[in-house]
Amino acid sequence: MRFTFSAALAALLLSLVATASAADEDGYDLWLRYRPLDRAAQAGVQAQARSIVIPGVASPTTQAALAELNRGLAGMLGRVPGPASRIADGALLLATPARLPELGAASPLHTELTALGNEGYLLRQTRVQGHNVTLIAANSDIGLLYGAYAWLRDAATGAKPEASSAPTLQLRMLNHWDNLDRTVERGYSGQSIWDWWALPDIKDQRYTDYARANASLGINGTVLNNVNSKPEVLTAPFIAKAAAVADILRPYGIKVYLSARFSTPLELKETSTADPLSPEVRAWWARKADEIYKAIPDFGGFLVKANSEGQPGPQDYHRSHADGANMLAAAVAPHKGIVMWRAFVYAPKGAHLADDRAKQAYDEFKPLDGSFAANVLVQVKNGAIDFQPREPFHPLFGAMPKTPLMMEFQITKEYLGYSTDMAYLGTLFEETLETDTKTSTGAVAQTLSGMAGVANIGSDRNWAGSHFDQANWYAFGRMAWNPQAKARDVAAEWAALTFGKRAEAPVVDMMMMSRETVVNYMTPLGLHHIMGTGHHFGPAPWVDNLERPDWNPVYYHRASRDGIGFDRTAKGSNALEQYAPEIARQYADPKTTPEQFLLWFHHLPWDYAMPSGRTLWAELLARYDKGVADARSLQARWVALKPLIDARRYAEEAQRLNRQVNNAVLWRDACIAYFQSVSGLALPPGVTAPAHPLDYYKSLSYPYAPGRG
Ligand code: BDP
Repeated sequence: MRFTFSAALAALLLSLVATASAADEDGYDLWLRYRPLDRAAQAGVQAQARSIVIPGVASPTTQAALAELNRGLAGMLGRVPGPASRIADGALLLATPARLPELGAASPLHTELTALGNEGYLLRQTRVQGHNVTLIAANSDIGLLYGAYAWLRDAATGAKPEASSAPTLQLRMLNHWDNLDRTVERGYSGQSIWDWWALPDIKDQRYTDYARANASLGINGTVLNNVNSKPEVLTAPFIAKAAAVADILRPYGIKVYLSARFSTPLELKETSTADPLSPEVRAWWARKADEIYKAIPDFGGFLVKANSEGQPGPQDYHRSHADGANMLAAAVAPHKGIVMWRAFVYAPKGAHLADDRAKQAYDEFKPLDGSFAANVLVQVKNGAIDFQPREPFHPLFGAMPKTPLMMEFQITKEYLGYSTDMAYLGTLFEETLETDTKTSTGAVAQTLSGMAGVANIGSDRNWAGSHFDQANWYAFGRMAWNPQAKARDVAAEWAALTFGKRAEAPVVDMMMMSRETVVNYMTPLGLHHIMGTGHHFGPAPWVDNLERPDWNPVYYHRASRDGIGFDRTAKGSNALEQYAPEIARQYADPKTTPEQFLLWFHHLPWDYAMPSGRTLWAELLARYDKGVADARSLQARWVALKPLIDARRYAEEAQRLNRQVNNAVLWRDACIAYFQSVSGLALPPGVTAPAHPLDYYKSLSYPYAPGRG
């Protein structure tokens, strides 16, 4: 008895000691945790911020910057310097040329500062008015806010505040696929953060914290509602709700946009048609724009999904995408608004089905190059199918030199295991952005003038569904600011901010291998779209009975007794022809096609000889095995990190990584069972047979999978 009691007491004490060493965190603070620094680091930061000086009249934006600096210093140093009105030694000085005449034309920093544009900033240890200061300089208050976040990042990670940074892209946008009833299409982190019912009177503190997190990354626009939009969102009550959100986001440099349903005036019964060339319709949209801008003077504009997956659009009236986009663009142009028109289209039901869904956006949009109004951007998904674990870059990049294109990435992991499986998307973003289109535009990143990310943000306490999914929001923001940023550097920054310096290196290693792990256990060697119907969770390569051929996994993998893969060469759909000749030539031959895209572009026999010396069949099996092995490795690496992570976040991730192993095994076993049933080939020695017969995998169903809005 006595022994049991003291053992229990000892266990309790031990666990108290463990928790005391790293206090439990729930993830709400994201990467803005501002935990106490060690003594040496504290002294260094303290020396840079003995006082905080922002000359001139305070604005809501400088107030936000000051509040964040105070919050950060209170957390990291345990004390707040408070604002000072006079520059002194050791001041942290935030200034624009308008606020501090010394930064004007005569300043040695003038040229550098001017080059940074409206949103850039520079951090410098320098002398001002005879005092040693740490200077955060910018041309606007927003630039100062961005600079303040950069300085705090440096302080938290021990970097020297010597930077000069400006965004390459003008529009750095989140797209929320959030519905008005707070469900989120493809959302795996709870409900929508936008509580439309409570707005505009009740404003959640989360909106401000959302603004802080986004501003810390440089995100400057957000589309509040789903691309599959409803007419009601453009009615007066919802405009008032959006205006309340816009008021909160404004000081943080974030503009609000709305997804507009093309047939809104018709569905609201305020016009007799939605034809974009009808004067009645044009006048309605112009009036609607006036009404919105009255409530939200800096409203960003509209995002539109038209003639895609059942959504209405200009083609319903035999008009083109350009006619539709330009009509809306004319309505918002007087207010300096923009239209982001999505290129995610494929033949509507009943229409003649294209021979290859991958070709359709290019076929429809390329001929329209040059016919869009100046304030229209065409928003193109990173790949030609749909946010797969891996896709080659979309052929429209580089193909529409007269049209500004925005890349649309999906931050939420619809096809990559939701918020359960770990997959750091920085590597996916980097891979796409740095690809050379081999056209006059160069790397994909250079053809862009904006970037959009489908948000993974929800009402979950940790915002993103899992701690590691916060990194995908972070990476998107940092890479929208600088599309040349390296995934590894971004991961390192995030890991240090989120889990602390000591955990940085091993956490980064996990992140860097995670997405390839998912590719291997789901869709190796260029396979794609073989997920479950509708919810897109789990393997379903056998599905062949859906209404449209191009909804069926068998359409994409084309496995049969003779081989596997989609022939997109001239012998097949010739989708390759949509790429620059140099790329088309390289990918026309399986020998020169990057292995990761092999079955995307080629249909090859099972005994095709792979560079590894294995047959294609054996290689496919090896990839599935590697996926499972690497999922296990992620799990083990996390266990090794236990002493460095607080108990709560450790346990939450550990559960997910365990489940990821199960998901990986499921994918591997189901795909091997299915592809073996098609190939008729034996498993080579050393390859374990799937745990169950194929019918077992076919019988699994997930009627309540999340994310279907
Ligand atoms: C697909 C999603 C669907 C979206 C669509 C889109 O499955 O929910 O509505 O993309 O991007 O990936 O419009």
